[in-house]
Amino acid sequence: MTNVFTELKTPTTGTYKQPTGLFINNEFVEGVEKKTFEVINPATEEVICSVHEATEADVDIAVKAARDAFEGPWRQVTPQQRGNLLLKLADLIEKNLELLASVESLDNGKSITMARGDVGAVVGCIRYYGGWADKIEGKTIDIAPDMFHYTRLEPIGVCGQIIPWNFPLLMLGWKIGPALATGNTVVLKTAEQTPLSGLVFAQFVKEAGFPPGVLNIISGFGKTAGAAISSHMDIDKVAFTGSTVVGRTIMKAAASSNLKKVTLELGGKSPNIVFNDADIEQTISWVNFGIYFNHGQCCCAGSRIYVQSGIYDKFVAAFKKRAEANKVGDPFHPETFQGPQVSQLQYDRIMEYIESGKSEGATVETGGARHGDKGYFIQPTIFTNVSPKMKIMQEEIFGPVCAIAKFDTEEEVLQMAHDTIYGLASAVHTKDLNTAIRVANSLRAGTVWVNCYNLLSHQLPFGGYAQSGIGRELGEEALANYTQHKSVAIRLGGALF
Ligand code: TXE
Repeated sequence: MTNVFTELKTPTTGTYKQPTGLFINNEFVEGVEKKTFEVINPATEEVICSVHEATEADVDIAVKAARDAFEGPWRQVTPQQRGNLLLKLADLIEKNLELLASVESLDNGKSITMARGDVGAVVGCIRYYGGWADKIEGKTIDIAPDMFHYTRLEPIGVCGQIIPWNFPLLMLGWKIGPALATGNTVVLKTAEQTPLSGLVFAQFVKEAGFPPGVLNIISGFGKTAGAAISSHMDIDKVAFTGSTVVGRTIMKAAASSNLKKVTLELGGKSPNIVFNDADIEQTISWVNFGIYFNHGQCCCAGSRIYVQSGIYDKFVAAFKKRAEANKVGDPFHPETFQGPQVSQLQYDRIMEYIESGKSEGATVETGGARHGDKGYFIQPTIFTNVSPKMKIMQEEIFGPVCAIAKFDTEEEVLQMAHDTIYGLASAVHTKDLNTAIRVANSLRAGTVWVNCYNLLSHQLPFGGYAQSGIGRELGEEALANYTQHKSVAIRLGGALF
């Protein structure tokens, strides 16, 4: 068992024991094929360590563990006990916040300040769903005097969950919270770029007292382990966060295997609308946060910025100054706002988008190049003089790159905002309450922020219109992703007809 742990070091916590095995049945194990893969520090481009890689055979083993737990011990746990286990897990995560945040920074490259915020949000999310566990209620329905009808909300069964690398722990929390609160068991695959924090988290699952097999966390690649999950005949539901293209593949695999239920949280190209009367200073800060938070690696990033003509020039000048002041660099420096992109591949994809913006004739107001000479750092970038059909206006860049366009009327900007295949998020900045509410009601997106951006709460549903996804995460709504209704009809004696 010794080679399923390794000793690592972070700048804020010193040395710690990093699990590297697959977490199945509450134990860390090697993969069946004994394969491993390297984990890269995106700030230095150096190898941090290697972790064990799950292949199809490991997915089978993890699914069997989850099925046995679902049919066995997990069924005997009362809803309140389930809630207590989640609360205990949240306490352990909170107690180990600094370690988890440091591992997250090391592996993902996000600034330590933001990583602490992520782990805090995980704690809140798991507590929130811990509170829901004993409030999953059916109905009695009065239909006829000689009958008794009621509904039960039952778990779906074994759930496969596939998460991305932009918020490794937060996505894990959003996924497992509602799934476990409602009595399901889980096989979760982390993203191949960022497996470390999920494995540290897994230790606390065991420590909290969850029965073996209830939550299994495996590291592996999309085309192998991810595909094995989405096409597995004994997984009842798959939940995915990632690219729209892979979302489609997962839905097809679900359809052509066992018609497992599917929820998807996919990409976006969210509009951020600024009216002439907006509080300019506040708006600049929120627009900056809207695009550059998490290095632009947010599905809801406000990447298309529409500014009304009366303040356009003033806005562009002030926003440029603000973007240039963002501190880019070492994720462990307390003042860093923007760290490196997660991988060489993501860095290359973003640089290609920057080049396409340039070659299609947009103006680079600031940025547009690499930052430094080591690590996957990109300068905060602003394009102006853009036209609606440019790639940088249509496709999700997923980096610190935005485009600003000018508009005159409300009607015009709504049309511009809706020129997209996506519908995840949006925002409007104005002091006029009527404009704010009218525009918020008109925008076709799962979230609208007014005079702010990127403020997510675990109590509020989050998800996409159009090609941004299917289903909602967070809030009471997420419980629906993990429950199914059973109707019970009881005849209270009497003749047959
Ligand atoms: O995503 P993938 P990538 C978007 C963003 C980004 C682009 C590509 O635009 O630039 O996607 O990123 C697993 N079957 N988002 O390539 O491939 C994979 O192992 C099953 C938006 O990293 O979608 C990982 O765990 N699973 C997004 C997860 O899917 C598969 C967050 C995400 O990887 C699979 C991330 C397959 N065939 C990227 N192929 C958001 N909505 O927040 C891959 N995976």
